[in-house]
Amino acid sequence: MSDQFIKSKAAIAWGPNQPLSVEEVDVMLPRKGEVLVRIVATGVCHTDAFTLSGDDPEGVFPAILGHEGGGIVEQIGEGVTSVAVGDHVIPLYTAECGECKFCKSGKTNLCSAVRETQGKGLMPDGTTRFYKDGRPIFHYMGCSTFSEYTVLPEISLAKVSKKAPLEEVCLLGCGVTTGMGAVLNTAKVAPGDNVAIFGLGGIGLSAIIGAKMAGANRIIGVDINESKFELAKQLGATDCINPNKFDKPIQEVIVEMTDGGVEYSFECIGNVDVMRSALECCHKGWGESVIIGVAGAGQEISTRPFQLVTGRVWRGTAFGGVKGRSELPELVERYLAGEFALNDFITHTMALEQINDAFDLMHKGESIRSVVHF
Ligand code: NAD
Ligand code: AHE
Ligand code: ZN
Repeated sequence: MSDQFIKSKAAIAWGPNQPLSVEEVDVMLPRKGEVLVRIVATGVCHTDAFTLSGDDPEGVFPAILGHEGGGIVEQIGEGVTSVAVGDHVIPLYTAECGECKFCKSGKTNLCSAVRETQGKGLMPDGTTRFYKDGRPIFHYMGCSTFSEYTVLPEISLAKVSKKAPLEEVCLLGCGVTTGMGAVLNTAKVAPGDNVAIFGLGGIGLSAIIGAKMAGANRIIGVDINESKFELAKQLGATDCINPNKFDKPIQEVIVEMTDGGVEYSFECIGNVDVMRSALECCHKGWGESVIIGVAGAGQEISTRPFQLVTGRVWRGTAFGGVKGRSELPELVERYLAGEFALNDFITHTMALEQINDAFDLMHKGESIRSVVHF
C-alpha cells in the first residue's frame, strides 16, 4: 500500500447542474488489486449528463464523471496479474469478477463484486483515490474517465488489442456496446424480425447497427430530432418517423406499419412515457420491449396490465448484456475486422478544457458522440 500520488488534470463535477471545472487533482497510486490507467480518450454519454443533472439517485458530489474511456495501464497494484504496464484497456462500469453468484449464473453480466461501493463513488475498500487540496473527490461508475489518470479495480478493465485506436474504441466502453448488445444479446433479434428503436443518439444508432447485423426486416427509427435520420438510414434504418408529425400515438402508427406490431422495440431515451409507447408498439402474443434509457429518481413506468397479459414482454439491459472482460476484446477484434464503424458516431472531438461544450452539444441535439482527447 502506498500513500504516494501523482498529479492529474481532471474535470470535476462540484455539484449538480454546475459546469465541470478542469483542475489539477491528486490521484493516489493503485492499492492491492487496483490499476492506474492513463486515459487517452473518453466519450461523453447521456448518462454523464443525467448524473450531472442531479436526477441520479446514486449521484454523489464532488465527483469525476466519465465512463466511456480508453486508456493505457500506467501502474499496477499488488497482486494484479491480468493486465500489465503498457496494456491497452477499456474501463468497465460493469465489472466481471468471474466468481460471484451473478458471474457464475450464466444469466447476466451484472457482476456484484464491486457494485455496492461503486454506487457510492468509492473504490472496493470504501475509500477514494482522488483528492483536491486534501478534499476527497468521488469516483463515478467505477471509471472516472474525465481524468487524465484514474484508478480502477483490476476486474473493471477489459484488455484490448493495441491495434485499435483508443480514440474510437473508447465508444465500446458504453454507447456502442450497449446498443448493439441490447439487440444481439438481450433481445436476440432474428432474421426477418421487425424492430422499432426509440431515440437515435449514440445508443439508438448502435441498436440500428445491431438490428442490421441480425438481419432484421423493418428497422424503424423514432426521434423528435429529424437531423438524426440521415445517419440512422445510412446505418440501416428502413423508416424514420417523428412522433410529433402524427395526430395519433406513435405506437398506433407503428402497429399499422407492421401488421400488428414489432417483434422487438428498444427505448434509448430515458423517458417513461416513451417506454410505454415502446411496449405498446410490440406485437400481441410475442413482442418484447427492451428498456435501455435511464430515468430519473422517482419516475415510474406504467401500462395497462392487459398489455402484458396479452403476451408483450418488458425487460431491460445494462451494457447490452455484455461481459466486459471476456467479451469486449472480441468486439474490438470485430471492429478491427471492419464489421462496423465507430467514426460515424464521433461528431465532435475536443480537449478536456472544452468538455462543457460536449454537454451543450448533447443538450442542443447537435452531437452523436463528443470524444475528449487528453
Ligand atoms: P442521446 O442524448 O445521444 O440520444 C437521445 C436521443 O433521444 C436524441 O436523439 C433525442 O433527440 C431523442 N429523444 C429525446 N426525447 C425524445 C422523445 N420524446 N421521442 C423520441 N426521441 C426523443 O443519448 P444516448 O447517449 O444515446 O443515451 C440514451 C439513453 O440511454 C440515456 O437515457 C442514457 O442514460 C441511457 N444509457 C443506458 C445504458 C444502459 O446500459 N442501460 C447505457 C448507455 C446509455
Ligand atoms: N444510478 C442509476 C442507474 C443508472 C443506470 O441504469 N446505469 C446503467 C448504465 S448507463 C450507462 O450509460 C447500468 O448499467 N445500470 C446497471 C448498474 O448496475 O448500474 C440509478 O437509478 O440509481
Ligand atoms: Zn453511458
